[in-house]
Amino acid sequence: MLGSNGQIGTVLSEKLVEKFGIENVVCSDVREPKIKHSHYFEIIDVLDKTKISDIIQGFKITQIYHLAALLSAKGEQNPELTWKINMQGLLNVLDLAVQHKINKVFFPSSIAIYGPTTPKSHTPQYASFQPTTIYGISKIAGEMWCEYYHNKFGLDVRSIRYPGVIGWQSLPEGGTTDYAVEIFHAAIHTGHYNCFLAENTRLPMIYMDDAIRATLELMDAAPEKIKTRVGYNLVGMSFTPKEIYLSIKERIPEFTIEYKPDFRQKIAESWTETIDDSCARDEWGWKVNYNLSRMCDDMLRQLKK
Ligand code: AKB
Repeated sequence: MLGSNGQIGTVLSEKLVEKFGIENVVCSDVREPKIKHSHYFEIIDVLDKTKISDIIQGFKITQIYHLAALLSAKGEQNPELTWKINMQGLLNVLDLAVQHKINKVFFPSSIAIYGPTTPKSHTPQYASFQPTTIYGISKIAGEMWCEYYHNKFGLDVRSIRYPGVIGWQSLPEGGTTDYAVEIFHAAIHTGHYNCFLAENTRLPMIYMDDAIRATLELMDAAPEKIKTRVGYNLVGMSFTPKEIYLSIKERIPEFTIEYKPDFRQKIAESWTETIDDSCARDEWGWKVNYNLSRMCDDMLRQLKK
């Protein structure tokens, strides 16, 4: 796995170790993990194609989960670097995957591919996608590259358009949907949250358990079921900052919030509110488990531990 220190990588690497055994998973990131674990770990910069190639050969890698990327908010601070890491990193992976006959590649796409021309509610699998962030542009281009490698070289590459992911196990960094994780930590630690999005900004979100299960189910699905080689639309839930605040407040009555929208508001407004994921449901049987209320119960229970 590339990018195993990130919000999703931290949890997905645990699950892959559980599934395949500790001796069969190589985690990697550009820096040492902040929290030490016993998984096999390598420092890999995704721009270092030779190192990736050496690791593939040295460990006889058969599947690649390519999670390394700069996200929507952080990406805007350095568009050129974001493009380089997100695009060249993916191209290195796709090229090496063909060269080394890798069985399967996973590429995470995002709701950041949606833009002002995309239908805002029940966003279909295929629509007008003109993202406004460099992260979104890199993800839509990445999806097209994945489809291209599948069509041209038969590479089995699979992808999900993750909504904002919310989990207690790890903290997100540099995203626009990060508020929905931070709010739980604030509720428990200080009892107050300054939210960087406006109260009625509705965005698609998903609980980490569902996001990880979706990833593993997609990767386990028989190849003939996978008819979509761009990212799959995926529904978890949709809510506004006010709705998640009220849901937490029901459980922690003294919790307070202030809304102080910053530059991320504009990014959030360019995305859509709800998604149609019938393609994922029909092709590989996706089904969501967590709604807002169930997620709040679990997040608070886990974080209080
Ligand atoms: C972000 O906010 O940039 C990410 C994403 C939606 O891909 N969480």
